[in-house]
Order: sequence, then structure tokens, then C-alpha cells
Amino acid sequence: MSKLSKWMLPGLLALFLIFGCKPIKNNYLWQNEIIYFLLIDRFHNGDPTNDRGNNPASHVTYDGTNPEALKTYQGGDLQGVIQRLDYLDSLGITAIWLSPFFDNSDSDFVGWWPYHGYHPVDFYSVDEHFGTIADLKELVNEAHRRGIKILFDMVFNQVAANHPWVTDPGKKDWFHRTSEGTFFPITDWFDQAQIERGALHGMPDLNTENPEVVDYLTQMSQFWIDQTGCDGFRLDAVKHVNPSFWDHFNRTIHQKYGNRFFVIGEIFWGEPERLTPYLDLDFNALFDIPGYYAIKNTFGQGGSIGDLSDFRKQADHDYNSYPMATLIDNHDVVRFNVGIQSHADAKQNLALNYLLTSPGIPVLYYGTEIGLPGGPLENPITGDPQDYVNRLMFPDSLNLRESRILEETSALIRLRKSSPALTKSPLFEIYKDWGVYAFLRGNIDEQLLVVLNNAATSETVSFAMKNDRYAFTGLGDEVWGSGGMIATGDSIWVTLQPFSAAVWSVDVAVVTANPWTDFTERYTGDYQVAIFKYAQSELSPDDLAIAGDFTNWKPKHFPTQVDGDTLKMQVPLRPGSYRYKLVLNNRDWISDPLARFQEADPYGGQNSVIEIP
Ligand SMILES: [Ca+2]
Ligand SMILES: [Ca+2]
Ligand SMILES: [Ca+2]
Repeated sequence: MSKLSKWMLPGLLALFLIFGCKPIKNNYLWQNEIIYFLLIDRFHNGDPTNDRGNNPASHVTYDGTNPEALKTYQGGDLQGVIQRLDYLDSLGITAIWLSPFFDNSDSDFVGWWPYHGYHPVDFYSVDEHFGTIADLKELVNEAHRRGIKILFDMVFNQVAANHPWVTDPGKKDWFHRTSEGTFFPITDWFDQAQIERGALHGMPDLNTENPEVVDYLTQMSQFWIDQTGCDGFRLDAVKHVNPSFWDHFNRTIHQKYGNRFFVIGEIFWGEPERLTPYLDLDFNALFDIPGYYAIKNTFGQGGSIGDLSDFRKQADHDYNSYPMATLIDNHDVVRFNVGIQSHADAKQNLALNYLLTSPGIPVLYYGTEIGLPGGPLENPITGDPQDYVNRLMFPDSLNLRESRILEETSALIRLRKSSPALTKSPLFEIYKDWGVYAFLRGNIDEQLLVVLNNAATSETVSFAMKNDRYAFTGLGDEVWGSGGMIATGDSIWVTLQPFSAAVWSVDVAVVTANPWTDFTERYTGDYQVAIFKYAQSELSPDDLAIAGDFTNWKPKHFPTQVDGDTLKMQVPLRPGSYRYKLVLNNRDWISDPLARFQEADPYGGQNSVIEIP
């Protein structure tokens, strides 16, 4: 590594002025946190006497061969979380989001038990499988003693099918019902009124326009804050509740407990623009679900760094500097490592490198830090839903692989916590191509150059020492990873091992407010060209595009030749298995008639599948 002389001292100041000029929305009080999300039932069994709760049928031990058992309680409880607090403290996380602890139904719902906590029957008590209010208070106190904050998961959209209110004549108006008094399903996922009032997964839908219901839920929430001293709420199913409810609820809570009381909303849409209606409702942060898809597609499903950057650009516009909680997986999706045929652990580690070196409030799903396995959301043979396979019990002891992944994840968390630049500053792009991403994070004290290599091959790239956007004035030590950096003439050369990241301390003068750089058309060594054929004489090459995991599901054009009545499109792809559709005339999304494999898409149609060996 060669060091440069600091020939432009104003660099730090310029960077600060550019990075610092952006207005910060809401409050950033939680930007230093790293949140760990755990399902109480699946983390640790601290008290075997409560495993069967009020109904012995609620618990079937999972032994590795009976996945259906994962539809029942597995024994985890609040005492278990308390016993594992030292583990979480050493992992380095600073806050825990607990799955809902409310007393759940004592019976199953069409074969599924409410171990996850989202089917409450009593909002004022703790489920008997999880423990007592005393356990909950002890957990908050013990966490606080270690400097760890606690978020409760609040369920306001629905209750269990056998909640006593459902049959209470006095509570008839507490639910959204048809004129016949029945609940109705959500059938049109583009009809917002239906999304807010329909029965999600068949559960009775609370009438959150009714002032009695609003008061009940608000007072109940205050009860739990007053009882336990918890630090915030994760608010479930936000898009299924009327925005005016959230506006009122969040402002009421913040008025009484201050803006530091953290309320984070879950709006499960994949498109950044669908989050914008929720930006002015006084949440402290929202989950970056669209960002989850971009991360998964780029680091796990063959997407280019260009796709990730395109997402960032769109989100930067749509989120308008709103604080976002970032993630690589959670309990509602497959674990990151599912469906990745090769280098799954290395790819997950790189995704975590990106998560912990980029802006946002990182949220880790329990087990991700040890590479806990999962499976498809639908059983590939029966087609039945099986989200529970991504919710295995956290193991009591770790094998060598799990220990290694844990050490890598802990080290990354230490890196983020040791560098305020990684938590507080925006991202400024220096270089991007199909597989390599270089960006700056910086503040007045510290400037860092982060470089990621998303290829299965060792890669060397070069970029200008100085151009019309920035000027490097000094290259310092490598503070993370084991890359190589050399400055020659007017260029900086960086070499990175496969699926790896490195961070260098640098001095840079940034001379533009535009954080986006031009895309460099450079393939990494692991790209191959796949040919997609489409026989349709009236289409011109411009009329054919492709969208898939590997384009973050944005239609993309590639070089296309006409051969008789067949169009031949050349698409660069890296080894892996990918889902895609052809897009005709910028309008019609169809499965590929020539694909060897097809599989169901989430909308009742079919995705084509291509395997690149
Ligand atoms: Ca237990
Ligand atoms: Ca119960
Ligand atoms: Ca609702």
C-alpha cells in the first residue's frame, strides 16, 4: 500500500459540507443502534415447565425429521432470552426486538399454533408459554443493565379468531365486517381500502377507525411502557391499518414518552414509492423492505451492483432521508442463505458487510449471525406454505461452521460500532461495475472508503484519484478486510478476493452534492453469456426485455439479434439458479416458452427458471 501526501487539506471540510448539507428528517436518535430480532418461542428454552402452556397439544418437539412440529410451540420463553443476554451483549447488538408476548389463543388455527405471537386473545397478559409480567420486567431490567434496549412487537391489526371480543355483542363495531356481520378476505392487493379492512390470513380485523378501539390500543400500549420501561415498539402490519390511526398513535406516544421512544413501522411492500404515504405519520423509522429485496437479489440472486445502485437512487428520492431499518432477512421471508447453490455462507457474509457499512439501522434476524438454515416458503413437493422452516430453534451449542460465521458477524458489528462514519453519514459512490462497488462514508473526523467484490473471482479495478466529483488527498490504513490498494499516477487500484469487502481510512475532497457515479461496463471474471430465444416475427429487438432476480425484477434490455423469426438476447449471468420473465413491448410479462423449468410466482402465474452451471 502506498500513502499519498495530503496535498489538499480542505478535503475534510468539503466532505463535511457536502455530506452535512442534507436535511435530516424526523430524528436520528436511533442511528447508532443494531437491532436483533428474535422469536421468543424459537430462541432459548429457559423454563421447561411452561412448554405445553394451557393445552398439551400446543407443543410437539421438533427432532429434525418432523417439520410439521414447527407449527407448534418449541419451548422458548422470556427466561430463555434473559439467560442469553450475555451472548447477545457479546455479539454486540444494542437493541432487541421481541416477537409479541401477548397471551395467544390456546387452540390452533387450521392446524397452526400461534407460537409467533400474532394471534392475541388478551392484550393485557403474557402468554403462559413465554412466562409472566414479572419475567418481562426482569428481561427489560437485565437488558438495560447491559446497555441493551428492548422493543415490543405490537399487534393492532388483528386478534385471534377466538378472541372473546369476536362474539361479544357489545364489541360488534370493534371489527371490520360486511353488512351481514361477517369478516371478508383481502382479494385485491391493489385496493387499499380492502387491504386495511379485510381479514389478513383470515384473522378478525380490528376497526381501527373506531375511537373506542383507538383508545383501547393506545392505553394498552401505555400500560406496557409504564409497567416495564421498554424503549420502543415495532408496529406490525402497518399497511393493513388506516394511516390516521398511526398518526394519532405515534404522536400520542411521543407526546407522553418523548421522541426517543422508538416506533418503527412494518410496511411490507417491495417498491419504495409505496412507502411514501407513511413518511409523515411520526414513525421514528420504517423497515426498508424494498432494500431487503435489492440486497437479496444483488448479493444472493445474481443481480449486478448496478441494480443495487439503481435501487439506492430510487429509494434516496422516495424515502427523502427518512430513517430506515435495513435487513437481509426476517421471519416473513426465506432466510438469506436459502436457494443459493454455491458459496451461500460467503454471499451472506458479503451481504452483511454491505448492511453494516451502509446507511440505516441494521436489523439482524436471530440465527442469521450463525448461518441458521431455512427453506422455501412453499413446500416444493406439496406446494403447502411452510414459513416455519425459516424459524428453527436457535441451537444450544454451535458447530465449527456456525462458530466461524458468528465470529465474522461479531467482528462486522464491532467495525460498525467503532466507526461513527458508518452510522451517521450518507453514502457517496466512487466506482461501480457489474460486481464491484466502491463508496465513501464520511464525517468531519473520519472518512472511509468501502469496497465490495460480489464476484466468485478475485477482482482488480481502478478508478481516478481525482475527477469532477471528488479528489483523494490521502490513502490511509486498511481498517477492515484484506484487500490490496495501490496508487499509481492518477489512478487508485484495488484488488479484492472473491465475495469479500475491505475498508480503508482515506482523505477525500468531495466537490459535488450528487452521490451517484457513472456505471462502468466491466464484467467480473465469473460472468458468462446466456442466450435467450424468443420466436415472434413481429417483435423488433427493442421490444424484448427480461426481468428477474438478476435485474432486481426491473425490465432490462440486452444486446439482441434477429435470426429469421427468432430474437436472440445475450444476457450476462453468473453461476446460479435464477427466476425470470420475458417482457414484451414494455408491457406484457410472460414466462419463457422455451425455459426448461417453470415455477409458480406469487401472483398465480409462472416464473421461468434458468440454471447457469
Ligand atoms: Ca419453556
Ligand atoms: Ca395462551
Ligand atoms: Ca386492518
